[in-house]
Amino acid sequence: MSRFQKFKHQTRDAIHRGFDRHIRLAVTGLSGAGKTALITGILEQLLYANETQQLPYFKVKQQQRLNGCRLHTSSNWQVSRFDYEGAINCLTGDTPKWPQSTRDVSEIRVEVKYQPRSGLAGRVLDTRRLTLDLIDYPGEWLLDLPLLQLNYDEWSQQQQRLLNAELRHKLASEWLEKVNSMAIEASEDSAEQQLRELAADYRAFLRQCRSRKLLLLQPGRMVLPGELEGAPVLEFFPWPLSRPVPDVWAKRLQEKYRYYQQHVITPFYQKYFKYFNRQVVLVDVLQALQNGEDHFAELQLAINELMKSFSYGNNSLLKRLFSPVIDKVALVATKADSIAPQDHQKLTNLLRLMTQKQRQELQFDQIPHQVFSVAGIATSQIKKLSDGTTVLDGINEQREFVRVGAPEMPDAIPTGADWRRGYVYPQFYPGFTVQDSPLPHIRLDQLLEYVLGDKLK
Ligand SMILES: Nc1nc2c(ncn2[C@@H]2O[C@H](COP(=O)(O)OP(=O)(O)OP(=O)(O)O)[C@@H](O)[C@H]2O)c(=O)[nH]1
Ligand SMILES: [Mg+2]
Repeated sequence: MSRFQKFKHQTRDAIHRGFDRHIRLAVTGLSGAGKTALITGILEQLLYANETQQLPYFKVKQQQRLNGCRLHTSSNWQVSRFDYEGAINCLTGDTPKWPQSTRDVSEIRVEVKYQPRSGLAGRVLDTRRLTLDLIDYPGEWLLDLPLLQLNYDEWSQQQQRLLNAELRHKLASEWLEKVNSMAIEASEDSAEQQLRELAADYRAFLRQCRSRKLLLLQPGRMVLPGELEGAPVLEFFPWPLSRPVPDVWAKRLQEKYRYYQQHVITPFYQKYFKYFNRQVVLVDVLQALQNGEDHFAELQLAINELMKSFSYGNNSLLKRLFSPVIDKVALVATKADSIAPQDHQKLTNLLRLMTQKQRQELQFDQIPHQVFSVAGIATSQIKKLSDGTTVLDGINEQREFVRVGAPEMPDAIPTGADWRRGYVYPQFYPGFTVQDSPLPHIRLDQLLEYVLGDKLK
Protein backbone atom coordinates (compact mmCIF):
# COMPACT_ATOMS: atom_id res chain seq x y z
CA MET A 1 0.00 0.00 0.00
CA SER A 2 1.46 3.42 -0.93
CA ARG A 3 1.99 5.93 1.83
CA PHE A 4 -0.82 8.10 0.47
CA GLN A 5 -3.27 5.17 0.30
CA LYS A 6 -2.32 4.14 3.82
CA PHE A 7 -2.85 7.71 5.03
CA LYS A 8 -6.23 7.78 3.27
CA HIS A 9 -7.25 4.50 4.89
CA GLN A 10 -6.10 5.58 8.32
CA THR A 11 -7.85 8.93 8.01
CA ARG A 12 -11.06 7.24 6.91
CA ASP A 13 -10.83 4.81 9.83
CA ALA A 14 -10.21 7.70 12.23
CA ILE A 15 -13.19 9.61 10.82
CA HIS A 16 -15.43 6.55 11.15
CA ARG A 17 -14.23 6.06 14.70
CA GLY A 18 -14.90 9.72 15.38
CA PHE A 19 -18.45 9.39 14.13
CA ASP A 20 -18.92 6.26 16.15
CA ARG A 21 -19.30 4.06 13.13
CA HIS A 22 -16.32 1.79 13.28
CA ILE A 23 -16.36 -1.29 15.44
CA ARG A 24 -13.28 -3.41 15.79
CA LEU A 25 -14.61 -6.47 17.50
CA ALA A 26 -12.22 -8.59 19.55
CA VAL A 27 -13.39 -12.18 19.25
CA THR A 28 -11.45 -13.57 22.19
CA GLY A 29 -11.25 -17.28 22.91
CA LEU A 30 -8.84 -20.12 23.48
CA SER A 31 -8.13 -22.69 20.81
CA GLY A 32 -11.32 -24.59 20.03
CA ALA A 33 -13.60 -22.07 21.77
CA GLY A 34 -15.44 -21.49 18.49
CA LYS A 35 -13.99 -18.21 17.13
CA THR A 36 -13.85 -19.22 13.47
CA ALA A 37 -17.34 -20.76 13.60
CA LEU A 38 -18.76 -17.69 15.34
CA ILE A 39 -17.18 -15.24 12.90
CA THR A 40 -18.49 -17.33 10.00
CA GLY A 41 -21.95 -17.39 11.61
CA ILE A 42 -21.94 -13.61 12.18
CA LEU A 43 -20.95 -12.93 8.57
CA GLU A 44 -23.52 -15.41 7.29
CA GLN A 45 -26.35 -13.82 9.30
CA LEU A 46 -25.35 -10.28 8.35
CA LEU A 47 -25.07 -11.07 4.63
CA TYR A 48 -28.44 -12.83 4.56
CA ALA A 49 -30.15 -10.60 7.13
CA ASN A 50 -32.84 -9.33 4.78
CA GLU A 51 -33.68 -12.79 3.48
CA THR A 52 -34.20 -14.61 6.74
CA GLN A 53 -36.64 -14.78 9.59
CA GLN A 54 -33.82 -15.97 11.84
CA LEU A 55 -32.99 -12.60 13.39
CA PRO A 56 -36.01 -11.50 15.44
CA TYR A 57 -33.91 -9.55 17.97
CA PHE A 58 -31.73 -7.66 15.48
CA LYS A 59 -33.65 -4.41 15.50
CA VAL A 60 -32.19 -2.66 12.45
CA LYS A 61 -33.44 -5.60 10.40
CA GLN A 62 -36.77 -5.92 12.18
CA GLN A 63 -37.44 -2.21 11.74
CA GLN A 64 -36.68 -2.64 8.03
CA ARG A 65 -33.87 -0.10 8.16
CA LEU A 66 -31.12 -2.41 6.94
CA ASN A 67 -30.11 -1.81 3.31
CA GLY A 68 -27.61 -4.64 3.35
CA CYS A 69 -24.11 -5.77 4.25
CA ARG A 70 -21.05 -6.25 2.12
CA LEU A 71 -17.68 -7.88 2.77
CA HIS A 72 -14.42 -6.04 2.13
CA THR A 73 -10.75 -6.75 2.54
CA SER A 74 -9.69 -5.13 5.80
CA SER A 75 -7.70 -1.88 5.79
CA ASN A 76 -4.67 -3.87 6.93
CA TRP A 77 -3.42 -5.07 3.55
CA GLN A 78 -0.58 -7.11 4.99
CA VAL A 79 -2.99 -9.60 6.50
CA SER A 80 -4.93 -12.29 4.62
CA ARG A 81 -8.65 -11.86 4.25
CA PHE A 82 -10.71 -14.13 6.52
CA ASP A 83 -11.83 -16.98 4.26
CA TYR A 84 -15.56 -16.78 4.85
CA GLU A 85 -16.34 -18.47 1.53
CA GLY A 86 -13.89 -21.30 2.36
CA ALA A 87 -15.55 -21.80 5.75
CA ILE A 88 -19.02 -21.96 4.16
CA ASN A 89 -17.71 -24.38 1.51
CA CYS A 90 -16.42 -26.60 4.30
CA LEU A 91 -19.75 -26.54 6.13
CA THR A 92 -21.87 -27.13 3.03
CA GLY A 93 -19.59 -29.14 0.72
CA ASP A 94 -20.05 -32.72 -0.53
CA THR A 95 -18.67 -33.94 2.77
CA PRO A 96 -19.60 -31.17 5.18
CA LYS A 97 -17.09 -30.60 7.96
CA TRP A 98 -16.05 -27.96 10.47
CA PRO A 99 -13.44 -25.48 9.24
CA GLN A 100 -9.94 -26.46 10.37
CA SER A 101 -8.27 -25.05 13.43
CA THR A 102 -6.82 -21.64 12.51
CA ARG A 103 -3.11 -21.48 11.68
CA ASP A 104 -2.56 -17.78 11.00
CA VAL A 105 -4.10 -14.35 11.35
CA SER A 106 -6.79 -13.13 8.97
CA GLU A 107 -9.11 -10.14 8.95
CA ILE A 108 -12.31 -9.10 7.30
CA ARG A 109 -14.34 -5.92 7.17
CA VAL A 110 -18.13 -5.79 6.90
CA GLU A 111 -19.83 -2.68 5.69
CA VAL A 112 -23.34 -2.37 7.11
CA LYS A 113 -25.53 0.11 5.24
CA TYR A 114 -28.64 1.24 7.09
CA GLN A 115 -31.17 3.99 7.49
CA PRO A 116 -31.13 5.91 10.73
CA ARG A 117 -34.25 5.89 12.85
CA SER A 118 -36.57 8.78 12.08
CA GLY A 119 -35.67 12.06 13.73
CA LEU A 120 -33.31 14.77 12.64
CA ALA A 121 -30.66 12.39 11.36
CA GLY A 122 -33.30 10.43 9.49
CA ARG A 123 -34.42 13.48 7.60
CA VAL A 124 -31.01 14.90 6.80
CA LEU A 125 -29.20 11.72 5.80
CA ASP A 126 -30.72 8.86 3.87
CA THR A 127 -28.24 6.15 4.64
CA ARG A 128 -25.36 5.56 7.01
CA ARG A 129 -22.55 3.05 7.08
CA LEU A 130 -21.10 1.14 9.96
CA THR A 131 -17.86 -0.76 9.47
CA LEU A 132 -17.22 -3.86 11.49
CA ASP A 133 -13.73 -5.35 11.56
CA LEU A 134 -13.29 -8.95 12.61
CA ILE A 135 -10.00 -10.75 13.15
CA ASP A 136 -9.44 -14.46 13.33
CA TYR A 137 -6.23 -15.95 14.73
CA PRO A 138 -4.99 -19.16 16.35
CA GLY A 139 -6.27 -19.33 19.93
CA GLU A 140 -2.88 -20.60 21.08
CA TRP A 141 -1.28 -17.21 20.35
CA LEU A 142 -3.80 -15.33 22.46
CA LEU A 143 -2.35 -16.83 25.62
CA ASP A 144 0.89 -14.96 24.99
CA LEU A 145 -0.73 -11.60 25.70
CA PRO A 146 -0.72 -12.03 29.51
CA LEU A 147 3.06 -12.57 29.36
CA LEU A 148 3.50 -8.91 28.46
CA GLN A 149 2.67 -8.02 32.04
CA LEU A 150 4.94 -10.55 33.70
CA ASN A 151 8.72 -10.68 34.01
CA TYR A 152 10.53 -13.99 33.70
CA ASP A 153 10.49 -14.70 37.44
CA GLU A 154 6.80 -13.88 37.82
CA TRP A 155 5.93 -16.08 34.86
CA SER A 156 8.03 -18.92 36.29
CA GLN A 157 6.26 -18.65 39.64
CA GLN A 158 2.88 -18.79 37.95
CA GLN A 159 3.91 -21.87 36.00
CA GLN A 160 5.28 -23.52 39.14
CA ARG A 161 1.83 -23.16 40.73
CA LEU A 162 0.25 -24.76 37.67
CA LEU A 163 2.71 -27.64 37.84
CA ASN A 164 1.33 -28.52 41.26
CA ALA A 165 -1.87 -29.78 39.65
CA GLU A 166 -1.85 -33.56 39.41
CA LEU A 167 -2.18 -34.06 35.67
CA ARG A 168 0.39 -31.43 34.73
CA HIS A 169 2.84 -32.72 37.27
CA LYS A 170 2.55 -36.21 35.87
CA LEU A 171 3.03 -35.06 32.28
CA ALA A 172 6.03 -32.90 33.26
CA SER A 173 7.76 -35.50 35.44
CA GLU A 174 10.48 -36.50 32.93
CA TRP A 175 11.26 -32.93 31.99
CA LEU A 176 11.35 -31.86 35.65
CA GLU A 177 13.72 -34.69 36.44
CA LYS A 178 16.00 -33.68 33.59
CA VAL A 179 16.08 -30.00 34.62
CA ASN A 180 16.77 -31.06 38.18
CA SER A 181 19.56 -33.48 37.45
CA MET A 182 21.42 -31.86 34.56
CA ALA A 183 25.00 -31.05 35.49
CA ILE A 184 25.48 -27.37 34.72
CA GLU A 185 28.18 -26.69 32.13
CA ALA A 186 30.35 -23.65 32.73
CA SER A 187 31.02 -22.70 29.12
CA GLU A 188 28.46 -20.50 27.41
CA ASP A 189 28.27 -22.69 24.32
CA SER A 190 27.52 -25.82 26.31
CA ALA A 191 24.97 -23.96 28.43
CA GLU A 192 23.25 -22.79 25.24
CA GLN A 193 23.17 -26.37 23.98
CA GLN A 194 21.67 -27.59 27.27
CA LEU A 195 18.96 -24.94 27.22
CA ARG A 196 18.10 -25.83 23.63
CA GLU A 197 17.64 -29.45 24.68
CA LEU A 198 15.55 -28.61 27.74
CA ALA A 199 13.40 -26.19 25.70
CA ALA A 200 12.72 -28.95 23.16
CA ASP A 201 11.61 -31.23 26.00
CA TYR A 202 9.46 -28.47 27.50
CA ARG A 203 7.81 -28.08 24.11
CA ALA A 204 7.11 -31.81 23.98
CA PHE A 205 5.53 -31.49 27.44
CA LEU A 206 3.32 -28.59 26.24
CA ARG A 207 2.18 -30.68 23.30
CA GLN A 208 1.28 -33.53 25.61
CA CYS A 209 -0.69 -31.09 27.75
CA ARG A 210 -2.48 -30.01 24.63
CA SER A 211 -3.35 -33.53 23.62
CA ARG A 212 -4.76 -34.02 27.14
CA LYS A 213 -6.86 -30.88 26.54
CA LEU A 214 -5.16 -28.65 29.11
CA LEU A 215 -5.61 -25.01 28.27
CA LEU A 216 -3.14 -22.58 29.78
CA LEU A 217 -0.18 -23.37 27.53
CA GLN A 218 2.55 -20.75 27.33
CA PRO A 219 4.42 -19.61 25.33
CA GLY A 220 1.78 -19.98 22.63
CA ARG A 221 4.29 -20.08 19.78
CA MET A 222 5.83 -23.19 21.22
CA VAL A 223 2.54 -24.97 20.73
CA LEU A 224 1.93 -23.44 17.31
CA PRO A 225 5.11 -21.74 16.04
CA GLY A 226 3.91 -20.53 12.61
CA GLU A 227 6.88 -18.87 10.91
CA LEU A 228 8.95 -19.25 14.11
CA GLU A 229 9.40 -23.02 13.69
CA GLY A 230 13.00 -23.82 14.67
CA ALA A 231 13.85 -20.20 15.60
CA PRO A 232 16.23 -19.71 18.56
CA VAL A 233 13.77 -17.27 20.15
CA LEU A 234 11.75 -20.30 21.26
CA GLU A 235 14.64 -21.84 23.18
CA PHE A 236 13.46 -20.97 26.67
CA PHE A 237 11.10 -22.33 29.31
CA PRO A 238 9.80 -21.26 32.71
CA TRP A 239 12.05 -22.18 35.61
CA PRO A 240 10.11 -24.98 37.31
CA LEU A 241 12.06 -25.63 40.52
CA SER A 242 11.95 -23.93 43.90
CA ARG A 243 15.74 -23.44 44.00
CA PRO A 244 17.05 -20.44 42.01
CA VAL A 245 18.05 -20.72 38.34
CA PRO A 246 21.79 -21.45 37.98
CA ASP A 247 23.61 -18.22 37.02
CA VAL A 248 24.91 -19.46 33.71
CA TRP A 249 21.33 -20.29 32.59
CA ALA A 250 19.50 -17.39 34.23
CA LYS A 251 20.90 -14.68 31.95
CA ARG A 252 20.09 -16.62 28.77
CA LEU A 253 16.58 -17.62 29.84
CA GLN A 254 15.73 -14.06 30.84
CA GLU A 255 17.20 -12.66 27.64
CA LYS A 256 15.22 -15.05 25.44
CA TYR A 257 12.03 -14.36 27.41
CA ARG A 258 12.47 -10.60 27.02
CA TYR A 259 13.25 -11.02 23.33
CA TYR A 260 10.07 -13.08 22.91
CA GLN A 261 8.05 -10.38 24.69
CA GLN A 262 9.52 -7.57 22.61
CA HIS A 263 9.82 -9.15 19.19
CA VAL A 264 7.00 -11.67 19.08
CA ILE A 265 4.21 -10.71 21.50
CA THR A 266 4.43 -6.92 21.35
CA PRO A 267 4.17 -6.67 17.53
CA PHE A 268 1.27 -9.17 17.59
CA TYR A 269 -0.49 -7.11 20.25
CA GLN A 270 0.18 -3.78 18.54
CA LYS A 271 -0.86 -4.99 15.13
CA TYR A 272 -4.09 -6.70 16.06
CA PHE A 273 -5.19 -6.26 19.64
CA LYS A 274 -4.55 -2.66 20.52
CA TYR A 275 -7.36 -1.05 18.62
CA PHE A 276 -10.38 -3.10 19.62
CA ASN A 277 -13.37 -1.20 20.94
CA ARG A 278 -15.83 -4.04 21.58
CA GLN A 279 -15.20 -7.57 22.81
CA VAL A 280 -16.84 -10.96 22.65
CA VAL A 281 -15.23 -13.44 25.03
CA LEU A 282 -15.99 -16.99 23.87
CA VAL A 283 -15.90 -19.79 26.39
CA ASP A 284 -16.43 -23.46 25.67
CA VAL A 285 -18.01 -24.23 29.03
CA LEU A 286 -19.37 -27.60 27.89
CA GLN A 287 -15.98 -28.93 26.80
CA ALA A 288 -14.47 -27.87 30.14
CA LEU A 289 -17.28 -29.63 32.04
CA GLN A 290 -16.68 -32.76 30.01
CA ASN A 291 -12.90 -32.65 30.54
CA GLY A 292 -13.19 -32.45 34.31
CA GLU A 293 -12.21 -30.42 37.32
CA ASP A 294 -8.56 -29.57 36.47
CA HIS A 295 -9.53 -28.36 33.01
CA PHE A 296 -12.41 -26.34 34.34
CA ALA A 297 -10.12 -24.63 36.85
CA GLU A 298 -7.55 -23.91 34.13
CA LEU A 299 -10.21 -22.43 31.92
CA GLN A 300 -11.26 -20.02 34.67
CA LEU A 301 -7.64 -19.05 35.25
CA ALA A 302 -7.06 -18.56 31.52
CA ILE A 303 -10.11 -16.27 31.17
CA ASN A 304 -8.88 -14.26 34.11
CA GLU A 305 -5.38 -13.90 32.68
CA LEU A 306 -6.68 -13.05 29.23
CA MET A 307 -9.06 -10.34 30.28
CA LYS A 308 -6.20 -8.58 32.05
CA SER A 309 -4.62 -8.07 28.61
CA PHE A 310 -7.31 -5.75 27.29
CA SER A 311 -7.99 -2.14 28.17
CA TYR A 312 -11.50 -1.39 29.26
CA GLY A 313 -12.82 2.08 29.68
CA ASN A 314 -15.19 4.78 28.77
CA ASN A 315 -14.85 5.36 25.06
CA SER A 316 -15.01 9.12 24.91
CA LEU A 317 -14.63 10.80 21.53
CA LEU A 318 -11.08 11.85 22.28
CA LYS A 319 -10.06 8.40 23.40
CA ARG A 320 -11.77 6.83 20.44
CA LEU A 321 -9.72 8.87 18.02
CA PHE A 322 -6.36 8.27 19.61
CA SER A 323 -6.43 5.10 21.62
CA PRO A 324 -9.69 3.18 21.61
CA VAL A 325 -10.59 1.09 24.61
CA ILE A 326 -13.19 -1.63 24.92
CA ASP A 327 -16.48 -0.05 25.93
CA LYS A 328 -18.77 -3.11 25.86
CA VAL A 329 -18.20 -6.81 26.51
CA ALA A 330 -20.27 -9.90 25.68
CA LEU A 331 -19.34 -13.04 27.61
CA VAL A 332 -20.48 -15.93 25.49
CA ALA A 333 -20.87 -19.65 26.16
CA THR A 334 -20.50 -21.33 22.75
CA LYS A 335 -21.91 -24.51 21.18
CA ALA A 336 -25.29 -24.15 22.91
CA ASP A 337 -26.75 -26.48 20.26
CA SER A 338 -25.11 -29.38 22.16
CA ILE A 339 -27.70 -29.12 24.95
CA ALA A 340 -31.47 -28.83 25.09
CA PRO A 341 -32.91 -25.30 24.73
CA GLN A 342 -34.52 -25.51 28.18
CA ASP A 343 -30.98 -25.79 29.62
CA HIS A 344 -29.56 -22.73 27.85
CA GLN A 345 -30.36 -20.59 30.86
CA LYS A 346 -28.32 -22.93 33.05
CA LEU A 347 -25.40 -22.64 30.64
CA THR A 348 -25.63 -18.86 30.74
CA ASN A 349 -25.80 -18.96 34.54
CA LEU A 350 -22.76 -21.20 34.76
CA LEU A 351 -20.71 -18.80 32.66
CA ARG A 352 -22.00 -15.98 34.84
CA LEU A 353 -20.68 -17.80 37.91
CA MET A 354 -17.37 -18.64 36.22
CA THR A 355 -16.76 -15.01 35.31
CA GLN A 356 -17.98 -13.44 38.53
CA LYS A 357 -14.68 -11.74 39.29
CA GLN A 358 -14.29 -10.31 35.78
CA ARG A 359 -17.89 -9.09 35.79
CA GLN A 360 -17.38 -7.36 39.11
CA GLU A 361 -14.38 -5.53 37.67
CA LEU A 362 -16.29 -4.54 34.56
CA GLN A 363 -19.13 -3.38 36.79
CA PHE A 364 -16.74 -1.33 38.89
CA ASP A 365 -15.38 0.35 35.75
CA GLN A 366 -18.94 0.85 34.49
CA ILE A 367 -18.34 -1.16 31.32
CA PRO A 368 -21.63 -2.59 30.02
CA HIS A 369 -21.46 -6.36 29.77
CA GLN A 370 -23.85 -9.24 29.31
CA VAL A 371 -23.69 -13.03 29.33
CA PHE A 372 -25.08 -15.14 26.47
CA SER A 373 -25.34 -18.74 25.33
CA VAL A 374 -25.07 -19.06 21.55
CA ALA A 375 -24.22 -21.36 18.69
CA GLY A 376 -22.45 -19.69 15.77
CA ILE A 377 -23.53 -22.61 13.59
CA ALA A 378 -26.30 -24.75 15.07
CA THR A 379 -26.03 -28.42 14.10
CA SER A 380 -28.70 -30.16 16.15
CA GLN A 381 -32.46 -30.36 16.14
CA ILE A 382 -34.49 -30.67 19.26
CA LYS A 383 -37.37 -33.18 19.36
CA LYS A 384 -39.92 -34.00 21.98
CA LEU A 385 -40.84 -37.69 21.75
CA SER A 386 -44.34 -39.04 22.38
CA ASP A 387 -43.23 -40.39 25.80
CA GLY A 388 -42.32 -36.81 26.83
CA THR A 389 -38.53 -37.17 26.65
CA THR A 390 -36.45 -34.52 24.91
CA VAL A 391 -33.78 -35.63 22.44
CA LEU A 392 -31.24 -33.93 20.18
CA ASP A 393 -30.88 -35.15 16.60
CA GLY A 394 -27.69 -34.54 14.68
CA ILE A 395 -24.90 -36.06 12.59
CA ASN A 396 -21.67 -37.61 13.83
CA GLU A 397 -18.17 -37.58 12.34
CA GLN A 398 -19.01 -40.61 10.15
CA ARG A 399 -22.00 -38.68 8.81
CA GLU A 400 -24.44 -41.01 10.50
CA PHE A 401 -27.66 -39.84 12.07
CA VAL A 402 -27.43 -39.74 15.85
CA ARG A 403 -30.09 -39.17 18.47
CA VAL A 404 -29.04 -38.42 22.04
CA GLY A 405 -31.02 -37.73 25.20
CA ALA A 406 -30.77 -34.14 26.47
CA PRO A 407 -27.40 -34.08 28.29
CA GLU A 408 -27.22 -33.05 31.92
CA MET A 409 -26.43 -29.40 32.54
CA PRO A 410 -25.42 -28.31 36.06
CA ASP A 411 -26.95 -25.11 37.39
CA ALA A 412 -23.98 -24.33 39.65
CA ILE A 413 -20.23 -24.93 39.53
CA PRO A 414 -19.88 -28.69 40.06
CA THR A 415 -18.55 -30.05 43.32
CA GLY A 416 -16.51 -33.20 44.11
CA ALA A 417 -19.30 -35.75 43.68
CA ASP A 418 -20.53 -34.09 40.46
CA TRP A 419 -17.03 -34.22 38.98
CA ARG A 420 -16.67 -37.86 39.85
CA ARG A 421 -19.93 -38.61 38.05
CA GLY A 422 -18.79 -36.49 35.09
CA TYR A 423 -20.48 -34.81 32.16
CA VAL A 424 -20.74 -35.85 28.54
CA TYR A 425 -21.89 -33.69 25.62
CA PRO A 426 -22.46 -34.70 22.02
CA GLN A 427 -20.14 -33.38 19.35
CA PHE A 428 -22.27 -32.88 16.30
CA TYR A 429 -20.95 -32.37 12.79
CA PRO A 430 -22.42 -30.11 10.14
CA GLY A 431 -24.73 -31.75 7.64
CA PHE A 432 -25.66 -28.76 5.48
CA THR A 433 -25.96 -28.16 1.78
CA VAL A 434 -25.60 -24.88 -0.10
CA GLN A 435 -29.37 -24.51 -0.09
CA ASP A 436 -29.32 -24.22 3.68
CA SER A 437 -27.84 -20.70 3.74
CA PRO A 438 -28.23 -18.77 5.93
CA LEU A 439 -27.07 -21.55 8.20
CA PRO A 440 -28.96 -21.96 11.47
CA HIS A 441 -27.64 -20.39 14.65
CA ILE A 442 -28.70 -19.87 18.23
CA ARG A 443 -29.08 -16.31 19.56
CA LEU A 444 -26.64 -14.64 17.18
CA ASP A 445 -29.32 -12.00 16.64
CA GLN A 446 -29.28 -11.13 20.34
CA LEU A 447 -25.51 -11.02 20.30
CA LEU A 448 -25.46 -8.82 17.18
CA GLU A 449 -28.03 -6.49 18.70
CA TYR A 450 -25.94 -6.19 21.85
CA VAL A 451 -22.66 -5.60 20.07
CA LEU A 452 -23.82 -3.46 17.14
CA GLY A 453 -27.37 -2.34 17.92
CA ASP A 454 -26.56 0.97 19.64
CA LYS A 455 -24.46 2.02 16.64
CA LEU A 456 -27.23 1.30 14.17
CA LYS A 457 -29.82 3.71 15.49
N1 LIG B 1 -22.08 -27.91 17.95
C1 LIG B 1 -21.29 -26.87 17.70
N2 LIG B 1 -19.97 -27.06 17.61
C2 LIG B 1 -19.19 -25.99 17.37
C3 LIG B 1 -19.71 -24.69 17.18
N3 LIG B 1 -18.68 -23.84 16.96
C4 LIG B 1 -17.56 -24.59 17.00
N4 LIG B 1 -17.86 -25.90 17.25
C5 LIG B 1 -16.93 -27.03 17.42
O1 LIG B 1 -15.74 -26.55 17.99
C6 LIG B 1 -14.64 -26.77 17.11
C7 LIG B 1 -13.70 -25.60 17.17
O2 LIG B 1 -14.35 -24.46 16.63
P1 LIG B 1 -13.50 -23.31 15.91
O3 LIG B 1 -14.46 -22.26 15.48
O4 LIG B 1 -12.59 -23.86 14.90
O5 LIG B 1 -12.66 -22.82 17.17
P2 LIG B 1 -11.53 -21.69 17.20
O6 LIG B 1 -11.77 -20.88 18.44
O7 LIG B 1 -11.51 -20.95 15.92
O8 LIG B 1 -10.20 -22.56 17.41
P3 LIG B 1 -8.69 -22.25 16.88
O9 LIG B 1 -8.80 -21.88 15.45
O10 LIG B 1 -7.98 -23.53 17.12
O11 LIG B 1 -8.17 -21.13 17.74
C8 LIG B 1 -15.27 -26.99 15.73
O12 LIG B 1 -14.42 -27.75 14.92
C9 LIG B 1 -16.56 -27.69 16.10
O13 LIG B 1 -16.31 -29.06 16.36
C10 LIG B 1 -21.14 -24.51 17.28
O14 LIG B 1 -21.70 -23.41 17.15
N5 LIG B 1 -21.86 -25.65 17.54
MG1 LIG C 1 -10.15 -20.78 14.47
